[in-house]
Amino acid sequence: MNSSPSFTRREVIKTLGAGVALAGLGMITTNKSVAGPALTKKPLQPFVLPPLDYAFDALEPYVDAQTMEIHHGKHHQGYVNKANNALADYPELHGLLATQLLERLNEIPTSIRIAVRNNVGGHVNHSLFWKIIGPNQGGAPVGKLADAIKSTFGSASGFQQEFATAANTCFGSGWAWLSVKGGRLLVHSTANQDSPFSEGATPLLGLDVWEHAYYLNYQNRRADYINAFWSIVNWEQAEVNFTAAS
Ligand code: MN3
Repeated sequence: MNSSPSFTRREVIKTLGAGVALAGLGMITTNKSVAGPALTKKPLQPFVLPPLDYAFDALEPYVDAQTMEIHHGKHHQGYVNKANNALADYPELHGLLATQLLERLNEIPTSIRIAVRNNVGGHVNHSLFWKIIGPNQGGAPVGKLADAIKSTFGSASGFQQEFATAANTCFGSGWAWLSVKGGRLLVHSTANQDSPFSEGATPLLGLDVWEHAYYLNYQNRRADYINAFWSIVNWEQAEVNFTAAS
């Protein structure tokens, strides 16, 4: 649309139709005024649960259907809902991408910073996770990422060992990551729903090691779940993420 940045909220609503404007701008719960330019951008919030590209049972026997259904429909939806609730009264933040909120965590008002860290973090982490796993995947890294993994970790199996150690030794709930930071590949872990974006890193692939991700099928056997990850990891998507991050 070509609305001038100087349009008031009322004018934008009149132009778009109130329903579209209110839903699109995520302003249903607030009456605060908003700086002009944010109104004319493609609406970035409220956040929505991204659909899975595959059926809940598509990852069996590696991840069971019930785990997928609860993990996506309850856990991830819960992060989305809580993120939107936290941000509802802060329309000045509605023009930012979820990843930008995490990159600029220190600038988030203290009253909602922890909620943003946990719930926008949870939303971003899981959105990446559903893409980086899939049916009929696994195998070896591809493309330029394969070259970078070899030069950084010696071999694909060297990388897998380092990643599995990060996932296994992540105490409590958290994530293991392969990220790019400062132009270099990095294996690391984060606690809770903390995001690599908040540490100046761009995640390429990640593994959720919260118990909710594996407990129904694997109980306490986290190592077996980590091993199963190599049968569902989508290396094509990891390569796409690497290209985008480079
Ligand atoms: Mn999870």
